[in-house]
Amino acid sequence: MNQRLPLNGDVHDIVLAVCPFCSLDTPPAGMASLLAALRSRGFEAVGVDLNAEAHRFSSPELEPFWDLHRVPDLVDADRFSRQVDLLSGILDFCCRRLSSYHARAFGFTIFNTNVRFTALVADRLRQAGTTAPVIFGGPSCSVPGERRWLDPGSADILVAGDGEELLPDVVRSLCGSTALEHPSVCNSGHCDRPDQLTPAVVHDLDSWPSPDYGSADLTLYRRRDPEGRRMLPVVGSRGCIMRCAFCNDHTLGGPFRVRNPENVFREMERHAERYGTRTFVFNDLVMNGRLDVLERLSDLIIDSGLPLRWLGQGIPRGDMSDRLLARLRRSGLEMITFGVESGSDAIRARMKKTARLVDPAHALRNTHLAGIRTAINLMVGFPGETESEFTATLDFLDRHRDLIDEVENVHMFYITPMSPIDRSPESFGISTPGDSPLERSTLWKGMDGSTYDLRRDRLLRLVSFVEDLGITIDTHRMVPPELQLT
Ligand code: B12
Repeated sequence: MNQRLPLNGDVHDIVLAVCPFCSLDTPPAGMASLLAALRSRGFEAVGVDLNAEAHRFSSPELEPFWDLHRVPDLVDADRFSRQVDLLSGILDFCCRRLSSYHARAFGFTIFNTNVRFTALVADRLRQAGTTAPVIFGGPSCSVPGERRWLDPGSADILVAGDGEELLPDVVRSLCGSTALEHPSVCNSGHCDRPDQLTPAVVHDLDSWPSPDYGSADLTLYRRRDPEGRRMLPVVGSRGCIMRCAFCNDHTLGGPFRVRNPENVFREMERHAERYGTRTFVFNDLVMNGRLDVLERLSDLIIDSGLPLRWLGQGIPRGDMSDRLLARLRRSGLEMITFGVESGSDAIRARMKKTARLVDPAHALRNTHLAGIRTAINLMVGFPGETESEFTATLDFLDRHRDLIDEVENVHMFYITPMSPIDRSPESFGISTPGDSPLERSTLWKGMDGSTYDLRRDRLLRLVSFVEDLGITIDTHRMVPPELQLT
């Protein structure tokens, strides 16, 4: 880990990087989209997935950081500061790796799980004498609370929201003498009003080239098909048609937009040819937001005769016809993960899941009968959940056990920043004691008596109920970070 890294000869307009700790499932789609956008505008850009590269130096002590198991230690300031010594080897590696580039600028993708570590990397780069400006973008830049985790000056420029249009403009502005003034961009010295950044939205997704995974080393990623081939992500849409009370994607991520299915198919075809990929993971918040687009994509795959497979998450819609589901199956759709969340109609109504659209029992039955595997996500302890509403989830699982192949995610409800509940906790009957984001999100109290311990108890009961029913639980994903608080 201490060997010197060779200096890359070329000068790059920008080096994009994703620092530890994030998922290792598939290469980061955001960075690949930005590389494609920058290169299409003539910039010399390169992407380095330090998260995946650093994982080669993992040890039993460090491994849990790459799973969900140490999320609280990454997001909470005090807990994170206690980890810094343990992470010093990885920090050295990241800095030496980046210093090996002649870069005019560095751009980092920041998530809540890597924001604090990325700030350390940027500081260390400067201490090592790097003068190239540092740009931060990615989901945490859209969340005012998470932007405030950064010390002033951690980054020279912050960009909130979709980066395709803005990042080329920012890089261009760095060559001139005037900073780019834009409601989604915060230039150094002007970051005193971080609450006022408006996340940028790319409205026409088809006006940008498909993500460029370039020479990404796919062996660094974990998700593989049964033949051992690495899977690649595809993003067919952004935003969501739902407005769930617990989610922040609709408050921060812009309206629901779809790509032309022809473009999506061409991207899959290209990746199949270049990387030998056969299975694609759709990263869309909902892959079935537009059923006509979904059907067109399945027709294109069927007509091509390519033996592709795909999977993703969707709304448990009651209006997916047998015809559509049969076509989806024929085109290689292997599995849909439905955001069921609760077996109680009343709770789903309080979550603001549109009853007109959402019909989990119907969606599970029809999907299963079409031969598509079904997975579900579940959440316990939603504000106001009574014991009988919790039991309704157990009953739902019992009644539909033969239609559910997998419980993919199960966690106790926590408050997502900038979600409707975060913005107005009292209207959901809850109070949020404590100052730290972790306490606020996880240790909230319900006016009906809901406590962390009660929710934790329900979570454990739910997990053992699922296990007793013999439904598969993805144990890698399911250990909830909240349990690390105890
Ligand atoms: C797919 C996905 C996953 C996959 C990851 C697959 C993978 N290989 O990365 C899985 C299921 C594993 C996953 C896990 C988790 N995820 Co996730 N996930 C997503 C999801 C749905 C899509 C990501 C994606 O591909 N987006 C499409 C690309 C094109 O968008 P993008 O990455 O945001 O990039 C754009 C902009 O952000 C910007 N940008 C990005 N980088 C940069 C850099 C610069 C310099 C600039 C200028 C701009 C810029 O430009 C890009 C192009 O427009 C998002 C939700 C969403 N709407 O994005 C959540 C999301 C990223 N996940 C989130 C979270 C919290 C998690 C978990 C921590 C969940 C949990 N509690 O357990 C875990 C993390 C696990 C881990 N160890 O890290 C949060 C992050 C919140 C935050 N504030 O950081 C999101 C935003 C969901 C949400 N709204 O809360 N996730």
